[in-house]
Amino acid sequence: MNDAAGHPHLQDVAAALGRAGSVVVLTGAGISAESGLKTFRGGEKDMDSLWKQFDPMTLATPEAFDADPETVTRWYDWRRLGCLAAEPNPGHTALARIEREITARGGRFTLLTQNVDRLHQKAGSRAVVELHGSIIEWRCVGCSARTVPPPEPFERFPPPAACCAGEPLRPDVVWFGEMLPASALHAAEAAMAGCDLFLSVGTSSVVFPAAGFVRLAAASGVPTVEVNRDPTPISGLVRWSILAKTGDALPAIAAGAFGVG
Ligand code: BV8
Repeated sequence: MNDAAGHPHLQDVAAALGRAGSVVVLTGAGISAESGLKTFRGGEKDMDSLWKQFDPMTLATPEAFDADPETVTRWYDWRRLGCLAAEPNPGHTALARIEREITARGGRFTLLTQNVDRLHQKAGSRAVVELHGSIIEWRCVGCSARTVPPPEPFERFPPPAACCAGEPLRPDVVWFGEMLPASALHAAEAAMAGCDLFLSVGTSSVVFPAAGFVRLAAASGVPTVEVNRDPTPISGLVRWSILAKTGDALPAIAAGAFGVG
């Protein structure tokens, strides 16, 4: 049994999950860390987290892309290839199991992810809402037609668009200062209505509007859980804060709620 299994709140969370009827989970880069993908902010000890190596304001904004499309494209293509090569880890597969168990008994389950790596889908999660888009799909700047580039490096930078002459492709992600997809926001709002258990998993909880959902749940009296390696601004807000790796804690919570899978 992994070391998270002995966490004091783990049994309470497993019991809450076992009786929940409508569960919403928000995930961030931390759940993909054990698949080898870098996080953005990490902890102070993570010298290799992305935003310690790169300045997001020069890479994850539309202005950065307009100013230097080649550098931004190279950076996102580098991350895209890493995501394609990555495999889901036990944290991803535990969330897919939790979804199956809850829907099999007639409950509702929604996975809101800030991640763009599509590892939840690779692990078998079905009700996934991509709040920040996907790095696997790219879209034409001219007409927004989407395409899935082949799993090899772009031959030239920025890549030629699939359709509109002279317009480059861009990653189909949400950059800082860009609105989240209306369809994603609507799906998230629908999931939050009637939610009776909210889990925040592997996220630093500092990017909005994604970080607002847990605060909305807590303010509505919905039981809230955080599973994260390091403390965050919501650790003192949630009902149960479990400081552990998701690859350890989530399988233990699933086993406690539904038996050993
Ligand atoms: C918006 C692109 C409306 C995709 C990202 C000024 C102008 C405009 C907006 C703002 C502004 N000031 C503030 C805002 C709002 C802004 C915002 O929230 N800024 C923050 C920084 C203050 N939000 C926006 O701009 C959003 N749009 O508001 O539109 C609007 C429009 C115009 C004008 C005004 C308003 C857009 C937000 C999305 C931005 N895009 N990235 C990509 O490149 O991937 S953000 C980036 O951060 C990623 O998307 C990522 O998903 C997101 C959150 O990060 P996390 O996933 O939480 O990852 P992080 O590394 O931070 O944390 C990982 C955690 O895991 C850590 O705590 C670590 O301890 C833990 N961990 C590590 N290993 C493990 C682990 N836990 C468990 N187990 C482990 N093994």
